[in-house]
Amino acid sequence: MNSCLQEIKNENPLIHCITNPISMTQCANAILALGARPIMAEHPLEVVEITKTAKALLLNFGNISDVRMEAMKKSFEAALKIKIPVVIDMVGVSCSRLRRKFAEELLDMCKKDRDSFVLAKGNYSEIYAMTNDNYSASGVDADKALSFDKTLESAHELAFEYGISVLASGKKDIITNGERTELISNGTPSLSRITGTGCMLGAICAAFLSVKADIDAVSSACEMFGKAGERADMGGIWSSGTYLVRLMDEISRSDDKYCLYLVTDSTGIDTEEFLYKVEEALKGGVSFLQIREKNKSTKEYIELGRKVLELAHRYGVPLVVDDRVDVAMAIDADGVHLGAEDMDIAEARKLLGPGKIIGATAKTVEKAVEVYRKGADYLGVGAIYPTTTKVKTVLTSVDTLKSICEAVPIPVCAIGGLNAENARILKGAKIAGICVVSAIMKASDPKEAAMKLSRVSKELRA
Ligand code: TZP
Ligand code: MG
Repeated sequence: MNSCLQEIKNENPLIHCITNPISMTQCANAILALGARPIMAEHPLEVVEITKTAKALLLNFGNISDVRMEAMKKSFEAALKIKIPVVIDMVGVSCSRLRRKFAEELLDMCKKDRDSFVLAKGNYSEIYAMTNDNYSASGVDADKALSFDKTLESAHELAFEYGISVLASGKKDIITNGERTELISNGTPSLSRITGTGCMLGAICAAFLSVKADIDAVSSACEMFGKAGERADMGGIWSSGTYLVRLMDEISRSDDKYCLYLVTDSTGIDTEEFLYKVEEALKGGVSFLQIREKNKSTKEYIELGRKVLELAHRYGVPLVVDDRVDVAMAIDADGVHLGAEDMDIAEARKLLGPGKIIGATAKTVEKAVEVYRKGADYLGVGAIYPTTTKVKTVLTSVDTLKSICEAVPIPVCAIGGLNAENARILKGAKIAGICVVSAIMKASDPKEAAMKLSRVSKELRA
């Protein structure tokens, strides 16, 4: 997890794409949905001028033509000179000698220029083809017989040979720079039922790299896209046309993850009523969940945590566990939320690994910067208003909240005594969302309460 989405939204980087007409609109819309700005331009006499104004370059070999090859070479040279990151989406190098030779020609240029960030992207067949001269596949889709191990080996070889980073996209995405390798396993078979989803991932990688040129940005892009695909899917019930529309919606909603953050509280109610309330809240638009139990035994915490996790994932919502790294690990939750008296963030990261979410509480700018540097993925900041929920806290002013939002690039959620009526005080703070306990858990209609709060949160962030 990292803060690319937030940075893209703040900076609206220009992404120059030289790409195929089959998926050009999809790529432009995916870039726009993230908050970046696409420019599709391929006339060889104008591309250098355009590349020079961009923050990243995407070259996609789909349906290649003479004009695009000429333009790609010129833009690539310019991008290497001004050191903006480049994604080379090697569509079809597994079935076309022309494209394979062209990929080699471009990648050879990287050998002289090792300090530019270049990502060679392809499906398993395309990556394998780049290091196995006699291999060829039919069509642009991936050869299902190719194993993960063989592709991994090819990806490493390619990264080493040219001094670049490589993304082999598939059921398990392989991201490597030769020294470090990340694997991302999000996604759904529905993504391969429509054309252009691989091209969209290339465009999304370019947008992420424009704000952070390293392989973590590529992992984040793959994770974000895979999860958007999963949320759009809901068990594969949609036909192709609807699926594409839903996918685009989910990409544009990717940074809505923290929009409405519910911290649960089971005090005074039985499990059945508790789970009913949580599910109603999810139906109403809660986008992020934290299970918070102060009086349960470890065994009870784990038992309830499993039930809430199952519910959360049914609605495509992440679940973090308050305080307890051990409980989070036992139930394989999406992460933890840690306060000042909980485990140190760096220690928790060691136990949980890079893929899990670690949220932290911060009440001052200094603390916010400190926990951000230690690797927190998001912050809970408050209490903004006095709270009736049992918690050891002090008030944080809206001015401090605003300063925290400016000081760190990670999402910030405001918490403490907030409800649909009083949350407007947060207007002007660059928050990612609002976080509540009682406004939902104590509401007579948690679904209705969540719907109202979700609307308010979206208005506040607009
Ligand atoms: N941290 C700061 S305030 C608070 C926590 C956990 C509780 C917020 O609860 P409510 O009911 O939304 O005021
Ligand atoms: Mg705590």
